[in-house]
Amino acid sequence: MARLIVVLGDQLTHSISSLSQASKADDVVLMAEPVGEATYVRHHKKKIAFILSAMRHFAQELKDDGWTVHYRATDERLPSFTAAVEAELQAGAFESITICEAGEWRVQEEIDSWEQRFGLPVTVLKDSRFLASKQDFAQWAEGRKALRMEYFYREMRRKTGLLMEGDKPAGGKWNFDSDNRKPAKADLFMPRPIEFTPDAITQNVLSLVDQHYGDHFGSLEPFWFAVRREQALAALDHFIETALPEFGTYQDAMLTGERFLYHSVLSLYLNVGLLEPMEVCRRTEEAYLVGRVPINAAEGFIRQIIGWREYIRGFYWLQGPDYGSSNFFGASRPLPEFYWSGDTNMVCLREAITQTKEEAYAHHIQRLMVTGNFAMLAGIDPHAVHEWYLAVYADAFEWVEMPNTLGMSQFADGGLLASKPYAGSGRYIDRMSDYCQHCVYDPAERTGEKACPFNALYWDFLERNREVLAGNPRLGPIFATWGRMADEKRAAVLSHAAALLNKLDAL
Ligand code: FAD
Ligand code: DLZ
Ligand code: SF4
Repeated sequence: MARLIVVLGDQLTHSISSLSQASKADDVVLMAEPVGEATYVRHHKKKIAFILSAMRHFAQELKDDGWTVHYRATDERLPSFTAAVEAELQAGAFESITICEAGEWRVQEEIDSWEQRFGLPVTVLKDSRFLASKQDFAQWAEGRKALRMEYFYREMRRKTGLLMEGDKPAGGKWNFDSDNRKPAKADLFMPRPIEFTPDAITQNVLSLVDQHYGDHFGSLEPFWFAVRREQALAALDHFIETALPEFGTYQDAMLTGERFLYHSVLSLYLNVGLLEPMEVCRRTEEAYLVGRVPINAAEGFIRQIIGWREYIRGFYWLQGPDYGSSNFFGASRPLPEFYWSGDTNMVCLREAITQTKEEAYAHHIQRLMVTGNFAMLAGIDPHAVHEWYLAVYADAFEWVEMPNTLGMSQFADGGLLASKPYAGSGRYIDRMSDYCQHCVYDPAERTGEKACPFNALYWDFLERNREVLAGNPRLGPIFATWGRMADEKRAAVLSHAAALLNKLDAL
């Protein structure tokens, strides 16, 4: 009897463990487009189109390679993965179910119910696409007072041998961030990610998404993402050639109208499995070894992948399913309406949100220091913030989105992931971007109609949460600066912040 091999929408890798252990001749692969996966948060239209198109291309590749694939599409209106498996078991006889572990607690819990529900053995295999398994990470974390990415990253460098010269880091340092993080200038030769023309499969998916999910957030077109592995590899080569050399230098920069700067726009391909992390890092290392990219770029980029990406994944599984309800500051304001419309006078937020609507993409520093920073300063309910990030970005899967949002950007876990809140005033945004030059607000002012809202909200956030933050050694100097301000000045800042919080939607 055949085994049912279930492949999920973020498992589009030909060497995925579930397929590696299956038999082309005997087993049946099930892929499904349950309505619930597109609506449990109302995902961006472009994100749904990307995942469905990549899934359909992958299914076609499997069929061309001789696999039997049963593909249960959106038209069947199946509510969940469980309903898709049930329909399959009703249509045919199977001896067991095999699946690679899911990327999130919600889906893994669903899978864990199948054995009892269907009365069949269910084999859940490890996801070997990650360098550190859940167990490896838990072992690394055990007994440590604080989990800090930098130490985990060094272990990953040693484990993979990436940018290693014997047991020493290439270039003599583990981390070249001190050479990075410069503001960028408009440049005629600014790279752009490679764009792909939608083929017939993608065109079909675009109509389907418009028909079924037309009222979701975001623009469906233009659609230019890679949807096949071959295209994702071309996107990787294009990035290495055109943008990687400046990646480190301008990693934290923001520029009006420049949506991608020197970023790779590869996270979505990595996260669904069209690219594997090690192949991306090996190609980066090769470019460094032949002298095409400097060490600060190669090291900085590799650190994002074998450091941050792996660390965040390990952290997600270590924390458990309750991590999602973290709310250290007890924040409860609703998300301002302009997070969905982009309709705000604050240029930094307008730029980040407008491009999010149009591209289902914003780069890291926009997510962290613009949309995330503002939400934390304004005391927005972190769960609403998490659902927004999960819905709006094409690369958003809970294992990576949730720790980045709740831990790194909202400090909602009270410092399990970050050693201090990533809070910044208008002055930080002014230093790292040209947004403020086009804004009705002034980043140098704290109070008054023209004052940048980030400024008063920044001090108000610290004052509001003094009890839980004042003991943080990294915030000591900031509280000291606030303490040195004249009483009337502090009162004026707090009263301005209260007025702003009363009219967030109108800013
Ligand atoms: P690049 O700047 O080119 O970086 C290279 C690669 O490094 C990325 O493709 C990504 O795979 C990896 N990477 C970089 N930073 C991180 C990080 N902090 N965590 C994990 N991987 C990282 N990333 C996601 O993949 N999915 C998400 O849902 C997601 N949500 C985020 C939410 C918030 C609030 C914040 C602050 C960050 C989030 N990130 C998320 C991390 C990061 O912003 C994106 O990985 C990055 O912007 C993707 O664009 P890129 O491919 O151009 O990245
Ligand atoms: C996010 C998403 C969407 C929109 N649609 C599907 C789908 O139709 N089929 C599928 O298998 N996966 C989809 N996904 C990804 C899942 O929601 C989920 O995030 C991953 O399978 C990880 O557990
Ligand atoms: Fe953003 Fe303030 Fe600068 Fe305007 S002035 S762009 S609101 S940081």
